[in-house]
Amino acid sequence: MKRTVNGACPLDCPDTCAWQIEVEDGRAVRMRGRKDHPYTRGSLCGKVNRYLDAVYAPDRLTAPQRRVGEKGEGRFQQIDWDEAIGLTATALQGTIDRHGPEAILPYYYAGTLGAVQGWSLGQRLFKHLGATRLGTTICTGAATAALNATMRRPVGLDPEDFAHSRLILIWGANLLSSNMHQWHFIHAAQQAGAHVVAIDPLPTDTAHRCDDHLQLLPGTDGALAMGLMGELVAAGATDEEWLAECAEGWPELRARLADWDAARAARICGLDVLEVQALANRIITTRPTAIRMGLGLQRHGGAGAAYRAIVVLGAVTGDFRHVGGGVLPETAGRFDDVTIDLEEPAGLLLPAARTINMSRLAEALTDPALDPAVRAMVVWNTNPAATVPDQVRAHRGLRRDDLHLTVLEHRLTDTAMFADVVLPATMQTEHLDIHPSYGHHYLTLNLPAIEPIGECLPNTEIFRRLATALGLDHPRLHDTDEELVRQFIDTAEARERGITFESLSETGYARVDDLRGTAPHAHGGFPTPDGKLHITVPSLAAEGLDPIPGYTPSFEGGDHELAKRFPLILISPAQRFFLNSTFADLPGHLKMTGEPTVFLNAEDAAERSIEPGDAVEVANDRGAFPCVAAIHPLARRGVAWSYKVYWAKDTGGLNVNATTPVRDADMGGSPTFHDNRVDVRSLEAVATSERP
Ligand SMILES: Nc1nc2c(c(=O)[nH]1)N[C@H]1C(S)=C(S)[C@@H](COP(=O)(O)OP(=O)(O)OC[C@H]3O[C@@H](n4cnc5c(=O)[nH]c(N)nc54)[C@H](O)[C@@H]3O)O[C@H]1N2
Ligand SMILES: Nc1nc2c(c(=O)[nH]1)N[C@H]1C(S)=C(S)[C@@H](COP(=O)(O)OP(=O)(O)OC[C@H]3O[C@@H](n4cnc5c(=O)[nH]c(N)nc54)[C@H](O)[C@@H]3O)O[C@H]1N2
Ligand SMILES: [Mo]
Repeated sequence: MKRTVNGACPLDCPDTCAWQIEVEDGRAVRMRGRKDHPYTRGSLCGKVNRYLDAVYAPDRLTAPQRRVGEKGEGRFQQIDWDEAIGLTATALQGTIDRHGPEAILPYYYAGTLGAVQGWSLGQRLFKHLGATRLGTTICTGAATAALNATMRRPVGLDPEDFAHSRLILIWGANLLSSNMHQWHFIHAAQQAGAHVVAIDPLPTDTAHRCDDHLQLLPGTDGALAMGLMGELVAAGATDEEWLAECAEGWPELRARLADWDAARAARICGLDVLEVQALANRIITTRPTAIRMGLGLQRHGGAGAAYRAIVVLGAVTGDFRHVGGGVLPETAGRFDDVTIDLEEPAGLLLPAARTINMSRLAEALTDPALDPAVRAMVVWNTNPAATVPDQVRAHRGLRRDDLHLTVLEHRLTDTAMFADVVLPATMQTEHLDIHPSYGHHYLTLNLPAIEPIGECLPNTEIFRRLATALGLDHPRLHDTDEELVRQFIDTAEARERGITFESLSETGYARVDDLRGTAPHAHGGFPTPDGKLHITVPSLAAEGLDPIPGYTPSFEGGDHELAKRFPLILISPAQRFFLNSTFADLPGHLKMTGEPTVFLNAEDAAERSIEPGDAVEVANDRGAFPCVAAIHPLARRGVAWSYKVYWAKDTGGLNVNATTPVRDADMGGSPTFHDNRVDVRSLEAVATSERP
């Protein structure tokens, strides 16, 4: 029997594609992007085209396991579900009895962006227990804090309306890798004569397809935005009428901009003043101008300030008046009226508890002063042993004998290797879910296409069983997946738009607004209480932050003393055929990706006698990882890169995160992955120097 099932790509990516799976005799045989979906437009990306490889991979976990070897050794024994749930429940209850509930750390992230399998019963259970809360900062901490301060929730111009833009700035995003479907709309504008500019320290594929590329020094974006705004003010090109009507706190910034111009920005950013001046002139003369902001630029010390400055740059021109003008950071705020957060339902007791910043996991697990120490962790939808900063220390923490670790996973990841109990979870092909998006305006339903592989269970079912084993019978801990989907869209706005479980089961996806082809912020309309864009934010002063947008230098990037020992700034951006560490175990994806590589400027390589193809070590005081050297003709001197994130266990035990810092950016407790100084040595040299 053959049938086609509608679903959604679950990955942590702005595109949230609508897909269709062909099922024959109970087996998923083909997957394709939905042709009628305005954003997916029929194509899936190179990595998700092979999603079924991941579903049927021989390394898929199909039964619960308990550890029999040493921590981290990876020796497990198959057990049944009752025993696995029992072991975890006993560890959690024992921790509560001996150390209190805050000694439990639930640890989750966006392995799936589904509201049901990602952000519902697990959070409910641990919050209800009074466990430590998790600060979910690892990806967008600084951006979220900056956007919340400026517009309360992230909104902006419609991603599909980029086709109407005449000047497009792609700022700190490698769209062809990390938001591929956006490129269609940008390319359409480019074909129609729009000028497209990349602002990125790296010579990315995306930059290659742009008309200009400003290859600035990492972490200097705030200065560039300030310099450009200084030029706009000097040229009388700001839209004072729009600013008076739709913004708060412009006069304060305007006064500060008297000190900023293209020359000052160029000096800080390591750019030619003519390049900055030329971009300023284009912005001054081109309506509509659109800015697509990426997340790469906010993995630096001054990220929050930079994010605020760029948003404001996109607004002071009055571009929000025009269809295809303004700024697009991300679209999550568009779903607020249509959906309901599932984590904290009414009627369920949710005692207050401390919060641990997930990006500081290495510290949380090894800091002797932390009271109570973390004694039990349950991990789902994330692979921190591969993806958190300061990996050497994180692994030391995960190896602790007095830490009980349960991991819900599809496969034996770096993190699962450290587990006491591993619980096999269903993949998107096998469970129900519903997906908002951070890159477009469509809500997508995912229907299960096949039966679970082996004994796999959905995360939600695992948490229901865990609640039962802990003697917790509150109905909100036992909602079914369908009930959770229905709760998620139980809003007046959804009903008004005819968005229901039934309608989505029929159509697969639905648009959540009527904003396409309009200029939603022509007269404000931001989610702030007064509908205005908040340029100066007085309340930030209480957090020790500058209320007025400005430039905050990066930490390691701007540290000239540290640069003497570690001359290279290492950026570790998205890899085209992995999604963070997801797919990094699959032969097909690995083949497309190649081995771990550090890309260097030719002079930087020559100085170190490094030839392309040499085995090298990338190192700093935190740690080191092995990889192969490559030289890129357009690499900037002093700036290197190595893509995230290989499985550490497959690459000598450590990956790029052996070098990245546990250090919060200026806002949002954000990690600073790209604000990382290193040096690179050929492994031959390492071997010689370590010989006695
Ligand atoms: N194929 C693929 N797609 C992905 C992911 C993946 O791993 N693989 N990851 C997903 C996730 S979780 C996220 S958060 C997004 C991330 O996607 P992006 O927002 O694209 O973020 P990054 O890949 O970190 O960095 C993007 C670009 O920012 C540049 N950059 C680094 N530092 C600076 C800086 O100081 N200034 C400027 N202007 N640019 C800088 C980098 O060189 C890089 O080219 O992508 C998602 N999509
Ligand atoms: N050096 C460096 N490190 C980085 C970054 C960087 O730019 N540079 N980027 C950071 C960013 S932006 C992010 S978002 C983080 C992300 O880091 P992680 O959250 O660790 O993301 P993944 O590595 O994709 O791991 C997700 C895991 O969830 C599992 N999973 C997926 N769906 C399900 C499910 O339904 N049930 C269960 N139980 N498991 C599931 C997958 O199998 C996978 O192992 O990494 C960060 N790490
Ligand atoms: Mo992310």
